[in-house]
Amino acid sequence: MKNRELAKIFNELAEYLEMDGVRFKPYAYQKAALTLENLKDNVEDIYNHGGLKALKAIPGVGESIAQKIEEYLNTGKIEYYEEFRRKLPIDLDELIAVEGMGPKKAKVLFEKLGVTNLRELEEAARANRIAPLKGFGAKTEANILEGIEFLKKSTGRFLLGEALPLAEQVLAALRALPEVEQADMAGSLRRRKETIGDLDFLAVSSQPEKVMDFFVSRPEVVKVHGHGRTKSSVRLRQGLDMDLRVIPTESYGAALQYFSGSKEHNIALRQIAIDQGYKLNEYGLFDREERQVAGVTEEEIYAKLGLAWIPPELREDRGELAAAREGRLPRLIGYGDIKGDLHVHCNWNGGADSIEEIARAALALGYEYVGISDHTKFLRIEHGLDEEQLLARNREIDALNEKLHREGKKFIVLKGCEANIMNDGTIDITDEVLAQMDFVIAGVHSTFKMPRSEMMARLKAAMHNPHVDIISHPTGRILKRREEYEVNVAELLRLAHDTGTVLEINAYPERLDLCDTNIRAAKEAGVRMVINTDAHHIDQLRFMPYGISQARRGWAEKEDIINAWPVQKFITLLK
Ligand code: DGT
Ligand code: CA
Ligand code: CA
Repeated sequence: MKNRELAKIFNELAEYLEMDGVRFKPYAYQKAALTLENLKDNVEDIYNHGGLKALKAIPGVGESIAQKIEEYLNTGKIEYYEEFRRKLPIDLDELIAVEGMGPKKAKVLFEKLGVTNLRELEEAARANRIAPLKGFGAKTEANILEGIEFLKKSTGRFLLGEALPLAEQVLAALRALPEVEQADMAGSLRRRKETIGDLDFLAVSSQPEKVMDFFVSRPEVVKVHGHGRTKSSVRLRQGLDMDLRVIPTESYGAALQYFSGSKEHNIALRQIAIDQGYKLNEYGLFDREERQVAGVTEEEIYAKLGLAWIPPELREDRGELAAAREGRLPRLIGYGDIKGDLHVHCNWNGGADSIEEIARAALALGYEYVGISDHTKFLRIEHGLDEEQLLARNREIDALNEKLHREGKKFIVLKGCEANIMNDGTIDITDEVLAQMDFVIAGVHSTFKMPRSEMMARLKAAMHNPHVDIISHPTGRILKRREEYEVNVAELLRLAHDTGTVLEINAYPERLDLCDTNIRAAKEAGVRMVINTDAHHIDQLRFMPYGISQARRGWAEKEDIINAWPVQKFITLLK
């Protein structure tokens, strides 16, 4: 758990250094932070076993950063970081979470107005004290207020990508207890909603006290809201709450159904039960004589009501109950159906790993191919590649493919890029070089604030470009931070359909873009999609299930998702 604390400090250090205009160093700290966040082993264990030398063996960790890790593990702080904090005692994390606020702006606002946290930032903006400052202006001030409003709406909820790994650990620990006969996640987690309010767990046990004692004394628990025989509720260090209910076996299916939700689905299902003369609650399904007719499993409850079992991702009262009755539930894309990832950044640009490391990691995941899609030259901060660099990188990929072939691997690395869509819809790489790619992803990475008609003209031009195969993160939203840009989704889908352009379902936890409802609309419009991780680090290849879950919530089947197809079939589809 020290991994995360250190990653946070290194990220902040990068921000501080950036504020001071230091070059290169911020990137080194960001990279180390990313590595630590994704490290499977505990950095403390690594240090205890192998000392400073073992720390330096972690990719992206050099001498100076290794020493800082050592200092933190030994003293609980890093003096270099504390110095910055003394000079600039502000809640940097909180301030730069506001869209439009960067470290440099935060520094100016502290120096000129004494702003140290979000509340003071809001006060300053409301009092119009920010607009007169040099380099700010009324528009920036309005954007800051808008950003704060957006943050307020989304606080209290956690990204699926943050909540699920935590919940998986808790669930594994519960299931490992000898006193636990059965345990599951419920609530929005089980439905794999893009954000999660709290973690819900259910268990069956003949010794509930023991299970509850274990649950409330987990190491990450900082507060116990309630500690009972059938229900306990706690707050985790990460800031979110979790509940555990212990349920008798005969009601387990009914409780799992009830606590999985959604509330809307439950209300509609309860009405179906009433219409058929039953009563449904978290204890079971009961007939008019109050006899329990189902409840041990979810399946028998749905079956008794004349419905097929409904995958939790669909339980949002968006037509799934009628579909279950009429036997036309979608055959959802499965979590094991993806054959390759087409959106991976390598160390030629903002990524951390070499193409070969990425290829071997993808092979280990059981993929048949991986597509390298580096940023292109317009994106300077991400070290975007120009034409010459792209071609040189392609030669590296050719050589690697030959090597893998010689090793007898049935695996191919595809040559791609994630080019930038300029304001006028042109692509920042020449057609001649685009034509030499196996596939081209294009995305909006700049000038997000554009009137809708201009943004649509921009996207339209890009989709009509004969080289552009895929549009990445099509609406540009960043969960908890940035609204989508002005996009008319219905028109986007029509354009994608007419031009044969594939739309991305970006699995990166902050993005999940397209979102579930847009995925559903895309499917209905006959638009093909691709689920990509946008990994900048090989460990982020494991973000794939978050994208799959949203595809499932959007009713997508294998047929709708081109990277669930055999490689040859999808290559022929590309333009
Ligand atoms: P969250 O935690 O905000 O991400 O969303 P959920 O869906 O996990 O909601 P939560 O934790 O408040 O409750 C878990 C489940 O319990 C919910 O999905 C459905 C069920 N539930 C909660 N309150 C009600 C209710 O008032 N009526 C019905 N029918 N079901 C409820
Ligand atoms: Ca919940
Ligand atoms: Ca709950």
